[in-house]
Amino acid sequence: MSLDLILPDSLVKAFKTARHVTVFTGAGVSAESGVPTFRDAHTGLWARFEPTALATSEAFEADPALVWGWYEWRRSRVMRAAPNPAHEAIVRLARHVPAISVVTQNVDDLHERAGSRSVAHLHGRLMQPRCFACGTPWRYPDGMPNEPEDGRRVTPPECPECAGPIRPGVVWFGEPLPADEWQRALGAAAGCDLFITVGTSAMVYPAAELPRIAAGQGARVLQINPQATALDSLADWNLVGAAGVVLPALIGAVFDDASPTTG
Ligand code: BV8
Ligand code: ZN
Repeated sequence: MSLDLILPDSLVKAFKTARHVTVFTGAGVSAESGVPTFRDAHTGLWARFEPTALATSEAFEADPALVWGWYEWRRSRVMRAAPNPAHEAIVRLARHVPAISVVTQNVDDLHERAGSRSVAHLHGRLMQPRCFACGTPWRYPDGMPNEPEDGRRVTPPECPECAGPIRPGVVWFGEPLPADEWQRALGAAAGCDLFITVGTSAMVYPAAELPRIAAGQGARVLQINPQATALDSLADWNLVGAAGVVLPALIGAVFDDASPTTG
């Protein structure tokens, strides 16, 4: 579905004069790949759980099979998904600006599979599990996981080093963000002149500080989201719509870049 965007001259100018663009993404950028957003991740049998309660080390300690089962369900959704035009438009944008930083809250690898490089993952990576007890990295067996039915508990594998339970490689609520990724994200917010926030409800901290840090140092802020968020008043421009429709139309309109998606 294409879109004829009427863009404010100020936004076109901001793109064309930007020295450093930072793109900050949330679960909404993967929605059109069929990966449920974080707060929608509870469809079906998961609907009876509150994501913020399940995405904690306490929940994992209380019931490792329930939490591991939820992440296996999400991993199977991610592995069956493909990057969508939003991910691909961000890759195209990188070709038109002097410097770009991609900072994501998502734990999927769709930005990388679309071709984005050195993505900062603030909340970890689903595909990099490790031992809950000793931290030893663990590798999923090759091949597609069987799609655990919605809500099925799956006993986590045992660590080959200490027999502890393997946990998802994500940052749970109450856990600190990876220091190196957070430092990179802070630099990207502090050093950019155009900050684009796409597909995030901006409710999770400290990640949600980033748009405010960018605006605070004088960057212009563009938000792309079909819904209202806490950033509506902070943004200089709010493009209301789906990332997979708005982003390709925007990059095409600003840079006359009608090039097809990467591939
Ligand atoms: C920490 C990994 C300290 C797991 C995630 C009060 C104030 C400040 C902070 C806190 C507070 N109370 C508690 C805290 C701390 C807490 C927090 O922020 N809680 C929230 C609930 C208030 N934060 C933490 O615990 C963080 N750690 O603070 O540590 C510390 C320091 C030192 C030592 C010890 C501790 C850790 C936070 C990380 C949690 N992990 N994910 C997993 O994924 O399972 S966060 C989780 O939420 C996901 O990563 C997700 O990315 C993130 C944010 O959600 P969104 O991406 O925005 O997704 P959401 O579903 O909410 O929204 C989707 C959006 O997309 C919507 O706006 C929708 O309209 C839009 N959309 C839909 N379709 C589309 C679309 N947009 C565009 N196109 C579409 N097609
Ligand atoms: Zn171990």
